[in-house]
Amino acid sequence: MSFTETLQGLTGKPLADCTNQELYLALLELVRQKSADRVQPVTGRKLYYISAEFLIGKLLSNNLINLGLYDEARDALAAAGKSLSDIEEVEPEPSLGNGGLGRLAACFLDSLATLNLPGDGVGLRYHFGLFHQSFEDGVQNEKPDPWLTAHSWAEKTDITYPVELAGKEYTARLYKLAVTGYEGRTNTLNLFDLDTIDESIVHDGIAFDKTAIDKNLTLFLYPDDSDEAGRRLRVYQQYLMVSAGAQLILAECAARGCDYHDLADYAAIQINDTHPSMVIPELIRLLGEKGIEFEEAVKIVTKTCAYTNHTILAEALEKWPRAYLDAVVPQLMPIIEKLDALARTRTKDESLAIIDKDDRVHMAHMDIHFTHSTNGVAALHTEILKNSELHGFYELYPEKFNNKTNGITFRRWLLECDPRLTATLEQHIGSGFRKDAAELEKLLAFADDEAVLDQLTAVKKANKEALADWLLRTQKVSVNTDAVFDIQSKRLHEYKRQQLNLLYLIHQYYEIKAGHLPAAPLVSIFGAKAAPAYTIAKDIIHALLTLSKVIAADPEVSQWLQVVFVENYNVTAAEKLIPACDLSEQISLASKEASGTGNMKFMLNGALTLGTMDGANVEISQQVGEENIYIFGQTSDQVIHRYAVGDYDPAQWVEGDANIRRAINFLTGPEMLAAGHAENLTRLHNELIHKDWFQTLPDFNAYVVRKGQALSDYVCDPKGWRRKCLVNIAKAGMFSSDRTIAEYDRDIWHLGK
Ligand code: CR1
Repeated sequence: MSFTETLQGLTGKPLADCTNQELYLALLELVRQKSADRVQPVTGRKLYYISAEFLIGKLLSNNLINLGLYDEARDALAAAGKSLSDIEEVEPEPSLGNGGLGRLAACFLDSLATLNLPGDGVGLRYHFGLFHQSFEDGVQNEKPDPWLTAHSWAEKTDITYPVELAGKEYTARLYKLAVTGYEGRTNTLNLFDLDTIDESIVHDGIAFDKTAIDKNLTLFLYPDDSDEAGRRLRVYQQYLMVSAGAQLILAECAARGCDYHDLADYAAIQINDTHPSMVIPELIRLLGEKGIEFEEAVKIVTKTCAYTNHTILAEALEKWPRAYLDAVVPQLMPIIEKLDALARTRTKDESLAIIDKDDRVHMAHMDIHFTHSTNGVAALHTEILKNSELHGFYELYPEKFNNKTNGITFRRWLLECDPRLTATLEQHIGSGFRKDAAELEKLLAFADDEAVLDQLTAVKKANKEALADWLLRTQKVSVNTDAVFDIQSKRLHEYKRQQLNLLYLIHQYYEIKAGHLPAAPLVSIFGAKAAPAYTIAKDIIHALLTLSKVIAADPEVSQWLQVVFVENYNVTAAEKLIPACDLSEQISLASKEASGTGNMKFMLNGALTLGTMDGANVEISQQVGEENIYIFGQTSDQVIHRYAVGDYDPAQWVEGDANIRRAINFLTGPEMLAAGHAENLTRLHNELIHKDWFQTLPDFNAYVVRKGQALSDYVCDPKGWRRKCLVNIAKAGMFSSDRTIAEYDRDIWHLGK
């Protein structure tokens, strides 16, 4: 049967007569059937990757590519006058994640299936995801982001588990979403939900009654935790996820012949950051119900579980007040107390305890004591964990610590998002890189081949045109595609320093006004959501939106400079932005960005990095060589030292540097106040002058100089620029998540064995 006939069989009428919605549903069904064919029996150890986030993005194209159906589907539809990319627009994007941590989980699932490894995800089926972002009057607004339609990738099952929350029994229902691998097997993403959720309780944006647990539990990812009810709700969510997850794991292993004593031979559990940490006491509790004594259960769980740390920011290392756990999960507290007592027999160091003197339960501490592996997500990050943040633990358990530098799946972040570049690469180096990313290095042979460099220039230009079309259609802005496209897209956080970029843009505004024209016109594009309760982050968004208006209204400046803030940045938007980028902004305060994964995506798509020596930027720089990356700013050692001494005073930098002073004062100057809100602008101004916790000002001048150098290279030496881009693409192989997953399997999981 031809592809057209198969699809027609599903729609029941000629393709040309179908709506895009009908075609979407037919393709969804087809993918379902084909992925079911690739489910394989599990032998030996199987991985369960437990995570509060799975930022999977739209799935149609991804699945078609992985199943080898993409070209056929596109051509069959085109023959009927239909376009696959139009059909794709029908698909809602699930916003089941916040940023890199969630997208990493999705890339890992893709690589597991691609490498034919048995590995499933375990998470929650949030109805409205994180939130949908819009800008109104220069301010971020949040709304629900629904994605569950009558026909969705996540299929309801009859499997349910009882979960006790605050002494009341709830029923967790399992939904299964097929995860296809590229020419590989099909695995599963298991998502839990309650049948009683009531979407209608959400009002005024994303507000809802935080106490009605049966109705609200899985409405949103990361519900507002600025009050106690919100923080407790997060504990409720986490326990639903781990209790249902642990029951699923035990049931699956038992069905394969496990007698629970040998659980570690059947399951490997990866705890993705601290949100799923309660799986440790929960498994011990459940094993207890099966008749296994505490001491043995602790050994089994330690052998089965491993923990990944994704950040050194204190705010993200969860410490739950004991009172919350007493109220929400009283069945776990006796176990956590015993674990605390056991940990105290191993060390006298109070700072390594699970329950501290203020009666707070340190989730990461429980993870490190009672799993067999703790890993960081980039070389520098792991060194910082070992030498400073978790130094005491490293001394206690040196054998547990290891590094697994993050990666990205090239199926989505090259084949799917940049078909033009993919085709050009295939023309010169064949298609081996689709399965073996290291083959990208073959491209180095063409580093001085002018024809190839010209082709890369043409690809970038076409991608910039495509982005310009998309921006016009979806954001109602038009951009100059001859300008340098400079992009900073990631979560909005002060440590990532979107405010440093803001100060640069203000600096350029003044320079252009003074007749000091830049080497090239610049389109500076931002994409970022701010946590709803994170006031300064929202102020930074407001300042950028206001500056964008001020510049657009000034013809003298606007021919050289444009600021675009993309609404509702998500995976779909990232897939449009990344292939069109010239300069990738990775400007976090050194030591604070555990890894970054956007940095890898931009590099792979032939953008050059402007960045600090932080996270995986360090490894990118080692891969490409310092002449192919724009590095600036303080080193992590300098930053850590400055924090330790504790004498950083931004006011001194403001006083001592006229450019810094000028840029900061512009925030509350007449132009900005006329276009924006005094409250937000003043608060940000004060924050920078009096606090600047992430040391923006000491890096300001170095950033201005380095960015100026990049722009001038772009204009004065276009061939040299493109050669650097080529080297970046060629050296991106090590950042494939296939490499990362192979390392996790080799060192931690040993799957299928
Ligand atoms: C880190 O900030 C890293 C991802 C994935 C994030 C980022 O640098 O690339 O994890 N951590 O490892 C995070 O979101 C809550 O912590």
